Amino acid sequence: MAEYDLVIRGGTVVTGTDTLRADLGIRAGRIAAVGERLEGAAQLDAGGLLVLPGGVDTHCHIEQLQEGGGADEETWESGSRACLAGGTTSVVSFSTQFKGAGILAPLAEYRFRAQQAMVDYGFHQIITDASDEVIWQQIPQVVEQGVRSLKVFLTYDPLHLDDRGFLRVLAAARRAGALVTVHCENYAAINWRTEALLAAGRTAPKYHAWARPRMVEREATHRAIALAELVDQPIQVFHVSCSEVAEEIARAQARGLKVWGETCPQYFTLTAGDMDRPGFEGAKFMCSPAPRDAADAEALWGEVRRGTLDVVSSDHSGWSYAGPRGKRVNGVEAPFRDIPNGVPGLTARLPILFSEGVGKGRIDINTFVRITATNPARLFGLYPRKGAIAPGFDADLVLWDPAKEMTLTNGLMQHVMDYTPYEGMRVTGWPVATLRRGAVVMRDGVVQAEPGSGQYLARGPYDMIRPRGVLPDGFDASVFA
Ligand code: DUC
Ligand code: ZN
Ligand code: ZN
Repeated sequence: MAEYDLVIRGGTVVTGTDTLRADLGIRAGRIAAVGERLEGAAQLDAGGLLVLPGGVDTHCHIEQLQEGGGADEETWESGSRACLAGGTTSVVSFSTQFKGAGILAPLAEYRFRAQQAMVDYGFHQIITDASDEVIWQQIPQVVEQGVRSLKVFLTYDPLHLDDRGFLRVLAAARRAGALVTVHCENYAAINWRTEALLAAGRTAPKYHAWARPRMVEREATHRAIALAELVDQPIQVFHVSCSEVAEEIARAQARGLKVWGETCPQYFTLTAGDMDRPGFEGAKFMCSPAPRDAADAEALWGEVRRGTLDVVSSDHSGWSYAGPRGKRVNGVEAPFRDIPNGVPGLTARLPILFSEGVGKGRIDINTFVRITATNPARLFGLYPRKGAIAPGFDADLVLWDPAKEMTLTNGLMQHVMDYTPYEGMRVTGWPVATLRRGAVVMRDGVVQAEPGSGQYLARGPYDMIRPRGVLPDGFDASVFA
């Protein structure tokens, strides 16, 4: 009997630290060997290709429940197809909370819906209402179910938490041993500017960016870090759009705080100018924080090289353009305030980062692997199962053609959305096959997985997110409030 079920032969294996010519031996869905001249029951020729760890996307909204019933248009089945087409094999999506309600029933519903997934998946728990019941009873229960990260919005109606609510979530996370991820923008400042812009008749999509300039993001990031330090609770700042915000994070990191920063492909590629396209087209590029300008995008690459921003996720948002819940839900004259925020990006994430990052010499290939797979897996407790190529890891792999030139189109994205903000963008480098736990689930753009074949990733305790044990006056307020 052959020693391995499958051998991937002749490729260039890339990890977060190394690049080497090697065969991979896969047994029972896991990597069993990295070596030379391995023999298996089946072979896959990777000559001329890179062999990368499957992408890990730790910020994507898939089939998220909507207040008043129903869910995002992107379903677990369509979202998984998009992931696999783009080389992503694991995601952490969201279970949300509606104000006045608890978090246990929505999580049960998400877990039920996600049984259609074809990628492996976990959840962050969004907290929008820091009631006693949720804080003291329910958060420990969702963490017990393997949801080891909580998500807080410091802006958005009706999602946002005020500082007291945020502190209570930080404290609850500290008690339960969970990470907190934070959407950092100043709620009152955005509302004040929005009110003024609308009063001045400035309602078009481009004013979305005017309503939320960089200082509202910087202020909220600074505040989130200070409150996290007060509680001694590790946080990740989501979707950093510019270097002023990254500088807040860098200062915290330099002081030894457990603060991590994430950004997304849209902040490297889109600008506020895209929201000024003719008619209502600009709505296709609206996300929050708002895309800034080309110099900001270039500066973000520097923050990635320095390691201030060490995870790049999609923040894939399940709003179409013309669909029933899409950007045009309130009509094409809708003021920017009433247009759903977010852009799709599950499939485009790796090709854009490879092409713009590695292809244009801004980052090396190992950094590409770290920001798209290894670092998110480590930070969110999926390591040492996901995010690397080494014996014992799941055989989640992408065979990547570094020379393949493609023009991005919505059809290539394979999501359910009716548009991509990257339509017409030229990229070099493309996934030609995706393997999930040793099985080929995408080949030449054809996804061949079964709905329901994804596995739930229950996340247990891990060291990286343990509080530092440094508290003002040595007093742990989280025990009491
Ligand atoms: N911003 C978010 O915070 N979430 C989803 C979409 C967006 O633009
Ligand atoms: Zn957000
Ligand atoms: Zn988001």
